[in-house]
Amino acid sequence: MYTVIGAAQNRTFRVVWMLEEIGQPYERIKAKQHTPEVLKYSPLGKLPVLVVDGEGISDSAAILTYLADKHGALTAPAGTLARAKQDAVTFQILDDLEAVIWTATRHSFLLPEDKRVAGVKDTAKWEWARAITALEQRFKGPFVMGEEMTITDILLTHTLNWGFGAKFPIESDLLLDYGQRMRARDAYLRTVESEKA
Ligand SMILES: N[C@@H](CCC(=O)N[C@@H](CS)C(=O)NCC(=O)O)C(=O)O
Repeated sequence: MYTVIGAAQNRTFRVVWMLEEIGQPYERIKAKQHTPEVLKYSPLGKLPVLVVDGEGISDSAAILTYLADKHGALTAPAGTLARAKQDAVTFQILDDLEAVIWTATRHSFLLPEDKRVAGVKDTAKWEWARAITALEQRFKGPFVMGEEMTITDILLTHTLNWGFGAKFPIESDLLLDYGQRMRARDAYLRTVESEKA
């Protein structure tokens, strides 16, 4: 039984979706960032955290990679060329989409007001749009890496959802259609229910 420490409406969704996809049992502990429950397992205090045998693993991409490798699911095997290509797309999503929207989010309402820089959001939207085009060119279909779903799809779908919610441009019928298909998956829908609970 895994323990997921996190909260609704953030990157915890990725971990719960992964566990639902691979059919592993888990319990959820709802906690806010930087509270003692989180700091006990991760000195960063950020969410999500996965607790395994009393040890905390932080960072959603690291957690997904751990679960995928451990259960031999939703990933090309470690040490293969296919895995290197999968990881490359994962890092592109993290660098060029997630980091950009995360910066814009922080400058919109998370940073102290005197640290926010007006105009960051516009630049971020421009960078995001370029990254969407680059990613579309790499997209193989029906999943991002081809015939098989991988953890890269969980990261991409969640990041596209984030972009959609923040009104970042997704001018790609291919990616919009893909997002719809991913959100119709049973495991995704179970995750949405888990968030509501
Ligand atoms: N790269 C990390 C980012 C974790 C992160 O920043 N999580 C947010 C919630 S989604 C958080 O805890 N923010 C509080 C903070 O940055 O101190 C991951 O993917 O898990």
